[in-house]
Amino acid sequence: MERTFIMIKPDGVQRNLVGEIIKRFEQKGFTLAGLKLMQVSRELAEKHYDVHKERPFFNSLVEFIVSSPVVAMVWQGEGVVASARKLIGATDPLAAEPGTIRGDFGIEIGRNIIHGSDAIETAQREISLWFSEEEICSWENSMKPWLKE
Ligand code: DAT
Ligand code: MG
Repeated sequence: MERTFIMIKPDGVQRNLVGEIIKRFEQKGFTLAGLKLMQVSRELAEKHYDVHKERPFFNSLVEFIVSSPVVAMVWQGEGVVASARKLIGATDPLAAEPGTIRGDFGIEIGRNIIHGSDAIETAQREISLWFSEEEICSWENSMKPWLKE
């Protein structure tokens, strides 16, 4: 089953958007497979954003992620990686379409509320970076027959 890694960033938690964001993934029809509130270490934040380590915004990005708790999640379902990116919207919240999470709740790229894996391989890497095997539940939602033929 396809899975993706979603993180509600410190601004999303501080702005009390956790319930609203989880609601959107639930209502779309995806299944929650892992969930934890955590204070992120610098080491984890740096590993997570390793691909951006040469970018000018890397340090402020890491500072931001470790500044206050985040909600780390694993969501599963067919096509969840690409669909989650659509639910999240463009990286710059001012460019993100209304109806997306960033489009509805954000105004600045450095405070864009949420992270979602950008590809299936990235999702696998990020899930294993953030979650242990035991922290992920494999289960089937009883609504499945009402969501899929
Ligand atoms: P995304 O989070 O949409 O996958 P990304 O991987 O390009 O975007 O960048 C990771 C995060 O880094 C992004 O959510 C916010 C921050 N970021 C990206 N580009 C930035 C920029 N030009 N200035 C400041 N922060 C930026
Ligand atoms: Mg990215």
